[in-house]
Amino acid sequence: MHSAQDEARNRKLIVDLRSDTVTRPSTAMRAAMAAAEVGDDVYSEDPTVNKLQDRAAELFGREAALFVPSGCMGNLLAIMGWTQRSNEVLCEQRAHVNLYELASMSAIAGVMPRAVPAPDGILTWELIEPVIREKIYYDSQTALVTLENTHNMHGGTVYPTSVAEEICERAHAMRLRVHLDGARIFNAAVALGKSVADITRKFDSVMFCLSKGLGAPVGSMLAGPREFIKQAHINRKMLGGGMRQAGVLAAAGLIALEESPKGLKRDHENAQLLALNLSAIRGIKIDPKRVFTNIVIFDVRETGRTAAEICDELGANNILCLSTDKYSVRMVTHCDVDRAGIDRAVAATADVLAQRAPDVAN
Ligand code: TLP
Repeated sequence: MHSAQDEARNRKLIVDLRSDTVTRPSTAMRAAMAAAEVGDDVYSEDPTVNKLQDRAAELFGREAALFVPSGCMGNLLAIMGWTQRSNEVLCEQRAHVNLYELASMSAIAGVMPRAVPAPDGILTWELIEPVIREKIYYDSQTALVTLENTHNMHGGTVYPTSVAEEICERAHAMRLRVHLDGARIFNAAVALGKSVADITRKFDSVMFCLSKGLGAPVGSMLAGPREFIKQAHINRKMLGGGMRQAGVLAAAGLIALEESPKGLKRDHENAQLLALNLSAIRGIKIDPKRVFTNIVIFDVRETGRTAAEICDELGANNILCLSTDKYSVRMVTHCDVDRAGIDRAVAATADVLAQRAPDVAN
């Protein structure tokens, strides 16, 4: 058994760049959690949850918002709210809703994804319009478009607001709804130098995560019109997402909302530095100019090793990262990694790649 101090010391040696989901609650969050006023949220009686929901709705300029246990549940509730069984949901090919949500839109909501590849993950109306289904009764009908901003698997790319707004306007003209998977919308807002309300105003609904770059331990928010949120509230209960004294979590969420966005600029600068220094290592391909937020995805094909092999070797050197493809490695910066951590990650990567690949040794 390690003492708490030992554990903390061990953790300090590890640079965890697997995701911004690994962030731990700050001291202020822990204090707020301990002091949180709570009630039974299934009766809508938790004052801290209610405060968080009101504040999220206000920040996004929406009628209402709902606290949900995860981003996956928030996206699923939006899909359930805007579609009927047998409909299609249009999304980018590498979107989280398409690849990483256990096909919940099909398995639970009864709809099919219609996945469209887009350069940098940024869909445009030109890409969307041709795949919208004709209004024929025996065809599955397109009901919803979902965009992802920032786009995770394309390296944290950001939608130009005009592109997202054009999609919303044109989709609305065809009576389609548009949902935003804004798991990292605060990162996008910082990159664009605009408010989250300004860049999301035309969407019908927005999901964003408190538990990623904003550093809260648990939770996401779904924001939208009052009737839609009422239905999402019912469906959340149906999915087993009714939480009782969830104010202990919401208390951390409130601090995440008010305080954490200030730190995202530093995370983006660290990602820049990481990308720049990685780009100088032989065998790694990444264009630092294309890193806009906190996600760095680089190609390792020319190293002669797979991404999984490199991640394993880095892991053995206390640098944690993930492979997103056979030859792509993802490193995500966040509030628990400082400049020194970035320097250690770069140095370890250079060391690991300087050693000869296992299959060419001897
Ligand atoms: N993303 C996670 C993994 O699931 C890949 C990560 O480490 O990046 N939308 C987007 C764009 C996401 O990146 C994620 C999580 C979610 C939704 C789901 O959020 P949670 O994990 O809270 O269900």
